[in-house]
Amino acid sequence: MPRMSGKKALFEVLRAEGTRYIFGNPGTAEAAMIDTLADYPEMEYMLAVQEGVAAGMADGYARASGKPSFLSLHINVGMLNGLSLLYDSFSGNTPVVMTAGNSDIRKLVEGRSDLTEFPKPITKWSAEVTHADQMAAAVRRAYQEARTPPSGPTFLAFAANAFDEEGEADIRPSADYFVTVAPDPAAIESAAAVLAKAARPLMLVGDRVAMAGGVDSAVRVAELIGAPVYMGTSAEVCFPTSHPQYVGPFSLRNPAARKALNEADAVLAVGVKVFGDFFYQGQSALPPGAKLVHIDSDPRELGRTERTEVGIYADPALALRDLADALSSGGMSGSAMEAARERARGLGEQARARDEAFRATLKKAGDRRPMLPGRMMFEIGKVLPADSVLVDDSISSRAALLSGIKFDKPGSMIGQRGGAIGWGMGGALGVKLARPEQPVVAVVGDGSAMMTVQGLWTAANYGIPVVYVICNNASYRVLKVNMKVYHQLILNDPTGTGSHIGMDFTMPFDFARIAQAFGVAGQRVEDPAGVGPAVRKALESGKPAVVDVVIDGAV
Ligand SMILES: Cc1ncc(C[n+]2csc(CCOP(=O)(O)OP(=O)(O)O)c2C)c(N)n1
Ligand SMILES: [Mg+2]
Repeated sequence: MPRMSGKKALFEVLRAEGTRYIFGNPGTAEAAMIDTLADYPEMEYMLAVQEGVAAGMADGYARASGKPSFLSLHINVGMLNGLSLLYDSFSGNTPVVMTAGNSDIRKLVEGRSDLTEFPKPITKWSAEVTHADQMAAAVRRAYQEARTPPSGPTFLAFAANAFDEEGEADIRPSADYFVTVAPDPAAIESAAAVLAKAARPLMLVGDRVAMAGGVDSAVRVAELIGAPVYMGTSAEVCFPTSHPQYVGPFSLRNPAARKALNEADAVLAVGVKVFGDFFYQGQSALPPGAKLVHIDSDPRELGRTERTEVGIYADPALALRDLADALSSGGMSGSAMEAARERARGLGEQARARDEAFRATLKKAGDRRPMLPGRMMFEIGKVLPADSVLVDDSISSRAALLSGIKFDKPGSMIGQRGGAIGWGMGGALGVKLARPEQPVVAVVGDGSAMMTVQGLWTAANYGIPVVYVICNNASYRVLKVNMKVYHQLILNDPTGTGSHIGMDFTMPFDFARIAQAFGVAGQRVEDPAGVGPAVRKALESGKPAVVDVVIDGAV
């Protein structure tokens, strides 16, 4: 086996893995790495001037490319800055290989951090390379673990001596194993039997359906059983949102969604958490009369809190395909099929009524300023090129976004998930680097944008033409919404709105000027009719740009 320095072995394996970008912010502990990188011109270091930007880029790149990304942060201090956004990767199953340099292993008594402890709860595998001989195998395993379902981030620390010593290095990429799990045919039969008998089925689809490429099969199943379809996290296009059976994002707090759940006699949940909410709302949300069929590629999600009639650990795309086949080839009686078609017709009418109500609300508001979030989204939708990717970090405007813009193509919308704000500024850059041929428009809350506004520097420095459209409501509006929920749901105070301390930007941000200071073109829009032209102008510039849209922040 060849012998080489650890730092060389690292880059040889990265090359074998096909690594194109290193998203990072360096320090002295990474000096050996940075020095060696100069010998590998096929890899580009993308400097972010705050670790949250680098972590967001790594997440967006992995999600848009479907491959693990490489994130290089600095020892304890830099890595800790990035962990907040790595949490989003962990929650969303994004394969990110995070690394940090560490001091020499011989400095044990002098004091050195055990870096592996910091990211342990939010990574699949966290380890330190302390000898050059470990390097190649450890990097390969970090990639392997990151991409194997349930996919997710991994972490490697590199002791300084492991970079400069020589060791044995087996240079080859991690194997692309066949890791899609086919469903047990008996389980599919049981699931089909439950769904075929349901008079009021409900379907809940999550990101893992989109990640598995299962959207077409999800549509087939939904149409066969005539169920309303809700999206779980709504951070991927898990179902075409202009489909007549698509209802909207699911939330236990949404009275209409809760009512639909309470009335259901069967729930088909696929690739999604069942159910989740910040507020405690009892041990279980499934109504006593409903049977739950849950299909997931993450076995930890099955039967987590709910009584599950049929739990299937399988690739969502394969399982939905088999389920559709079972239902259509004799699994459903003629009368059940007719009843399903009737339900689907009713759902189509409801969808048309919802669309009309949305447009009526916009019409009623007219051109008033500040404009409604829905108006902003509707105007963006009108100028969005057909092949674009919309990066959604709009926080409390997400419902307006999903009402104002239809997403039918898988991959045409990639949204924030996991809870850490600040994802979109870097996330959109990663998406654009992964899909350079597609226009990328990022819709970002003003609060989230300020967490990682330094991303504008990276956009300008490397000329990454992302168009950022800021939802400028001069507040952390979602916190006010949730304060109201807290009063109503937890304190049983139906009219209470609660305190808004620390939730308003009494000095609103001027993103057009902030952008200009970073070398990015900025426009400010207050007139609703100006949104479309401003976004179009930004797209046509072929350069990074910011469109700061002043919207209504009323709760
Ligand atoms: C890193 C981090 N810090 C704080 C929070 C708490 N938090 C959740 S949403 C939010 C406000 C988001 O504001 P903005 O982006 O303006 O969206 P809006 O609510 O106005 O739609 C905050 C502060 C968080 N989720 N993550
Ligand atoms: Mg805001």
